[in-house]
Amino acid sequence: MEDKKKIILSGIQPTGVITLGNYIGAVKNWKQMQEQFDCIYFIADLHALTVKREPQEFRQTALGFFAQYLAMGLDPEKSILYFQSHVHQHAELQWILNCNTYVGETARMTQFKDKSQKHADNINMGLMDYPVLMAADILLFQTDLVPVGIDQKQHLELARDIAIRFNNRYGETFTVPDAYIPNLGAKINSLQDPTSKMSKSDPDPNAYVSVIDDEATIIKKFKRAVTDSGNEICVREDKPGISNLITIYAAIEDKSVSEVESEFSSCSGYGAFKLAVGEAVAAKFRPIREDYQRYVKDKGYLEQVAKSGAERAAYLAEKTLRKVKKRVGLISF
Ligand code: ATP
Ligand code: LTN
Repeated sequence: MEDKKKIILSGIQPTGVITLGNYIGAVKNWKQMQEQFDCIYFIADLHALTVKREPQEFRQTALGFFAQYLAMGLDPEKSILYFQSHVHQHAELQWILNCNTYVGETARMTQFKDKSQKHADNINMGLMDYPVLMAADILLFQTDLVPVGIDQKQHLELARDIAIRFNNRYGETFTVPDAYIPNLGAKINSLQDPTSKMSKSDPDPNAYVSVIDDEATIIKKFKRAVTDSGNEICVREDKPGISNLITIYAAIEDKSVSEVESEFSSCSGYGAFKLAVGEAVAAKFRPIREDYQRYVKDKGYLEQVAKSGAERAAYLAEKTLRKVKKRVGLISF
């Protein structure tokens, strides 16, 4: 008998632009996983509302992200692609999970603490409840594996705790998910401060590269990347800048770190290495940028893919939600 395919699920908040960090840490794996598994990838637009957004701009960014999903190779023939806000079961399951999660569990999340500091004037309920919505996203589909960067590990652990607690209290209901974190590139660092994470909300655009930046911009950003003293090209603790660039090059070229170190062992200096990394990234992103420009103009197609994705997702989500409602004792006629 054939084994049931594993279920894979992940999402990105539609804010700013999809960065090289998002690509290497998450989307590159999403794309590969489509070939083997049943994959569900959504735009986490409800999560993005935890920070104040200008509605018109937010709508455009979210649609642009959907076009970028397609351009990066997420294929609606292979995977379910949709907007989180189009499948009401996410928010509905979140409520029930809220009633099975302790305030202390979400209040201690690192991301909540960081974002509370960054947005001290808007520490809203959603910000604290963010990981419970993420747990709902995951548990709704009986997900086995969640491909994310290392920064999401803590949220994944909470999703597991909630699933285990619910199963113990009400009987087997949810698959307990595992995080799928890449060995290489789980945390790509900023090009301007290589000791901190590359983030799409960084106010300095030189800190990140977007998957739709043009080639000249990508190369310029790499030329400006902050490196370290010395001239050796190797991964070492006292060389965060060069280590980050080696990781980026290795992930983009599908090579190991030691292969990259020996490839550049006789390189004449950091300038030439930075240029080589920039050129490799620009070449990788060229088809993504070109496809993006085609997709983003075709609203009719984006709408059609998103609608059919949401229908398929809602069908699967409803199966779990119905079971959950029954388990907790809500009446169904
Ligand atoms: P923001 O700056 O708005 O918080 P972000 O750049 O951290 O955003 P997210 O939407 O939080 O991006 O993350 C989307 C996915 O990309 C997640 O799986 C996350 O773990 C991964 N990711 C984000 N940044 C990086 C990074 N620098 N290196 C590796 N993976 C990353
Ligand atoms: N919190 C995630 C985005 C996200 C997500 C999910 C990732 C929302 N729901 C479910 C995996 C599974 C982030 O990357 N910031």
